[in-house]
Amino acid sequence: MKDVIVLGCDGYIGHALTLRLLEGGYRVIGIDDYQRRENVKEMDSFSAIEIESGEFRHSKFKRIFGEDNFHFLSISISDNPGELEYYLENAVKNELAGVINLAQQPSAPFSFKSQMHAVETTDNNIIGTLNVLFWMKEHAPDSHLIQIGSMGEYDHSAGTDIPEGTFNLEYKGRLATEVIFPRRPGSFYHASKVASTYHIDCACRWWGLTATDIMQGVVYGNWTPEIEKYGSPTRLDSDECFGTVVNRFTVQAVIGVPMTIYGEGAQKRGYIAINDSIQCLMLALEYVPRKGTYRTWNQLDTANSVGEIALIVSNAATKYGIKTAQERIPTPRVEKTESFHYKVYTEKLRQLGFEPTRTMSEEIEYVITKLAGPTASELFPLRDVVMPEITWK
Ligand code: USQ
Repeated sequence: MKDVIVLGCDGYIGHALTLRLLEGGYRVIGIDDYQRRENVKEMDSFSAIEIESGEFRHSKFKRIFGEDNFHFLSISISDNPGELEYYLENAVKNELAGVINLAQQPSAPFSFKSQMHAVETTDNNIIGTLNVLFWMKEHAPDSHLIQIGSMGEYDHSAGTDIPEGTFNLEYKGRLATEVIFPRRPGSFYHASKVASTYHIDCACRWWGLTATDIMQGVVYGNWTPEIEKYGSPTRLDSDECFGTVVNRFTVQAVIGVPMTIYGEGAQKRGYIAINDSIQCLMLALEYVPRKGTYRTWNQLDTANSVGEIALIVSNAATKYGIKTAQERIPTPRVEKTESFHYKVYTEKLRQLGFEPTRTMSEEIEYVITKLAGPTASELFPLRDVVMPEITWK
């Protein structure tokens, strides 16, 4: 049996990933400070799909998968490096297959809520990752860090193709290979991811650590086989900060408010269903790069404009007798919302065997079946958190 540390095991991806790991026979050491639950409350919002409490989830894991196969500590990885070190020293027992860092504040709008929110995001994401790197240097130099970075580290609308993290740079007739492709983050949140990209790359070069830093697109949906099997859904947020666009539009359709298209709605992003995001994380865990390597790839399935997403949600909703509407509002962000060139390379995952399992329509339909029906009215308070109030400027 192998151990895996999941930092942020109670979050949107973390919960679904933990279930997959336990089901796959890994012993999981989970860490989470419940920041996501608190931050969504701060938005006066709640998960549209009801989730179990942290305590309930963890005792369920122990009951199903064995008392010693799941261990949990509630701690902030940025604030308490000493406690983290002390806990992990006792918790890790077997070969450590990987350290998966999802303990991040993941919302771009949340990082613009105030100066304090920008600072907290920066502190949590950058210092948290640094603490993990230092812990690995001392205690797990031969293990593998898997970090969720973001496609938003790049300038989506710069007009060039987007390679997988690095490229060959020719300047004044000379060639430099495997150079980190220029970053131009779209928010303070995304800037924190850029900083971690460089810190992780440094830790690999200076200390010989091994890492996979994943440039992930927008994740959506709620289905995984383990969530279904164990009746333990992951969260599904729809407020302006923690609801990503596909999930927001799906909830908006179900609660009967127009879908909030920002600007012209032609802005493209990469998207991936949660089950496929987890498939990719498992591939990262299974196919470890050579020791001392900083590996990066782009993790997405499709590239869609926001307008296309509204159409896919609308078509899916129609099948369930739900009529949708759209509302165009000026984008609260600083982003290009008119059409632009968007070509992202995603060969590395395909070479490792990645095959998408869920189309966006299937996933949206699945979520609609979970939300629509007689209890949909319980979601009506979410109508109050639909409109964006936080602006970049
Ligand atoms: N958008 C709308 N209407 C809405 C919400 C969003 O038109 O009601 C638009 C945004 O303006 C943006 C696009 O949809 O152009 C995507 O926005 P999003 O909120 O779904 O995603 P984003 O802020 O980009 O961040 C999300 C995750 C983040 C991850 C990132 C990947 O929250 O953790 O890093 O997706 S990426 O977008 O590729 O940078």
